Amino acid sequence: MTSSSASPEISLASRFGLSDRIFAGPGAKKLVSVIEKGLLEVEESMARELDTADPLVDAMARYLFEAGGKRVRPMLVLLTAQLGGGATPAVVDAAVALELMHLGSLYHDDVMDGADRRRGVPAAHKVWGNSTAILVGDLLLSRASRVMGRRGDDAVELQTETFERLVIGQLHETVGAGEGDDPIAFYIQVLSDKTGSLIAAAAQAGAHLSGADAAYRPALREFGEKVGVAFQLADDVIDLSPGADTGKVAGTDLRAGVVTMPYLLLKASEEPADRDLAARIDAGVERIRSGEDASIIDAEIAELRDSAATRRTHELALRWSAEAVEALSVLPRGAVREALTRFARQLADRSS
Ligand code: GRG
Repeated sequence: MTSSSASPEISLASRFGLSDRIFAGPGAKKLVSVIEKGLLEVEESMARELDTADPLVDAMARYLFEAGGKRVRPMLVLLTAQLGGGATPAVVDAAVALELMHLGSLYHDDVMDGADRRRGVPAAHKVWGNSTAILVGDLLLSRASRVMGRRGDDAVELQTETFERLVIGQLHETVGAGEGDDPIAFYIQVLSDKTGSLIAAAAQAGAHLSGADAAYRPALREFGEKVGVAFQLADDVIDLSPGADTGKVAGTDLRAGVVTMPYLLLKASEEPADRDLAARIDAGVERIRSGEDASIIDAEIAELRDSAATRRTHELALRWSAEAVEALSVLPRGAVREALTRFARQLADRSS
């Protein structure tokens, strides 16, 4: 998916799968063409940034970039830049830098989770091994820093603060909640750190670097943090459904012992049936860990998918998204605010 292979008549935004639902309000036609142009610049610039080492290293760094992805973060940078002077070179650099940081984190994340696939292709560590995937992730982070470094202290500060929160979120997820922690509050904080922080950085960067009214920045930060949490809660619901087109097995996270909100709500429930289901899942995950086939908890995954805990997780995703939309009240009414509103609702209410 490099720019060189991009056909101009194919809408980039719709290729990334979000445009129809986001750019549908009044004034959307003009906005979508501006975002399209910006996305094309971001793709071209990313392709250039991924073409500066030797051919083998470049190919490994381009692997997941070319495999796909929704470009949620660049789209958000470009959208909020419309509150100021639009897609200036600084705005495009921020979109590139934040997407490169996201890309680098995906290489690392897949190693840590032992994931088989990413963006519809084998995960990078399945192709080149763990050490290489980690090093390629590091390289992408250094490229991200190089690009953001051109844009001054504020931009660098936003990037480093975000990087730190990604790492802390991932560390907390790895270590797990402690004795005195409320597991649900702890989990929400992890989601906010490892996903909300980067989405919040994207929302702020576009406005800040395009010279938009400074009063928008805290609102956009809150918007991004909350959208990030909603996005991950929606993912927890999606994890329990088999992928219609992808052949993805339902409950991948749960089978691997990764904590998700439906499971946490089940554990917190006082209902005997919920306690029984949680105990069966725990016992099944233990048996999978000691080598039994992951399909031994198929029935429990289906039960959890149809449970009140999963319905409640979906409601929570919608609530976080609604709160994100409320944070936008300081923004002027118009096509940008409308698109951000649709963006928040779409990410919380998607089925894949
Ligand atoms: C090295 C930057 C860095 C971080 C190290 C690995 C790590 C610490 C943090 C993990 C952060 C992470 C991968 C969080 C999950 C974020 C997330 C929601 C990923 C999926 O995002 P999408 O759906 O993916 O936007 P696409 O493929 O569409 O871009």
